[in-house]
Amino acid sequence: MNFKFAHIADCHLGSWRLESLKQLSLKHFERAVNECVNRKVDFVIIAGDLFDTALPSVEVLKFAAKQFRLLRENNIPVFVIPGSHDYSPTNKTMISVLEQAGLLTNLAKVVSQEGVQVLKPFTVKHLNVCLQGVPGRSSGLETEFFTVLKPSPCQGFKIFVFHTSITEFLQGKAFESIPASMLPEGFNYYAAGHLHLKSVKTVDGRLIAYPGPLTSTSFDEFSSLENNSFYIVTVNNGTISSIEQVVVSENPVVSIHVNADNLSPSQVRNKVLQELQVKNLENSVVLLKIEGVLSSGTVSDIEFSKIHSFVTSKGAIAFLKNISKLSTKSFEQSSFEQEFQSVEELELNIVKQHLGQFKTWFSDKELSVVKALTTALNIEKSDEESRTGYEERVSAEFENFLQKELNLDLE
Ligand SMILES: [Mn+2]
Repeated sequence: MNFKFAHIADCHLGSWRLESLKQLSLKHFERAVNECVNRKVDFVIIAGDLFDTALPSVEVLKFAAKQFRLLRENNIPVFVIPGSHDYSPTNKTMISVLEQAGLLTNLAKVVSQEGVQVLKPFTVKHLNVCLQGVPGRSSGLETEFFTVLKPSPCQGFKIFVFHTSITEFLQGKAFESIPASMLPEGFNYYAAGHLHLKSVKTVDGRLIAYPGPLTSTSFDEFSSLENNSFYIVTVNNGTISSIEQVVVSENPVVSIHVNADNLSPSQVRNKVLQELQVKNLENSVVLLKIEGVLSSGTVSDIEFSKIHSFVTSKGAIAFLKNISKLSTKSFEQSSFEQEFQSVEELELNIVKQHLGQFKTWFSDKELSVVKALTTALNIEKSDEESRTGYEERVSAEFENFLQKELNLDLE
């Protein structure tokens, strides 16, 4: 029997606060759905992180419902597992709403069989195919999860869907992961999600495929992924004949990398503008990375809003900057030879090293002020507390600090 299916992962619908990038996540999904319809795939798999949060906005949900309806009207069944982003331990996820509406099937279901928890197998009408899946977890529980859950015996072309990092794909990165050997044996295709990278390889006899995110969700992903895509897998007589990458991203990514060593903020700005001048920025996502130590002034003196206006005027849809390795002469990065017992001890040493670099009217007691301020702002929200209650508590602590430490009268 011959058939083909789409393997999509990490759509992150509604990610980014920036409207243009949020729209990009929707556009990519729309293109993927159109490809599935035009190419007449027999079914679609979404290996987790369909949405960016368990409870997406009405706008995002409406958009998704429309896309899933289009698939249903074309008789293309959709199988989804919740990922770490859209997973909710109490199943309060919009995926369950879409499932109730008959728009998709949540694959990650467990049934009790003679006292043993096993995965529920799913089939697709007229096709000799069997799907089973496990949901993604936020973190920590994965190992336990894969030890406890057992797959069900099933017939035909077998697909296992999961949303977890596999150690053999990490290339040495220190992410939480499980080795491929922990995945159940005997499936023909392991449809993976979670790792935002593209890779297909056979490890320990298992053909594991990560299609990468359908939309880039960070500066680093924009710069490291050549494009965003998903896979269309063709099966002929029970064996895979091709795994094709289908690209959904269209906006060019323009990267600028500037070294700021010994330059003033305005010199840096001019250098950036000069480099941008000669580039075609139409519909692009502009990535700006600045590293080094400024000779004078502060980082904000670069006036990024001017660069932002410039790229917008040249038609860019988004401007993202990475200045984590940029500092100034007056406030250089610290480094320590010694090791510290606690975060607090490390913080205290960093504070001590930087004392007196700014002129303040409380210079005589700078250390005690910084310590008190850190404590005042280091309040964590408790589970029972509402957001407003939490904010009120933080601002009360802060006012208390201003009054006690700086003798400020707030009335
Ligand atoms: Mn993801």
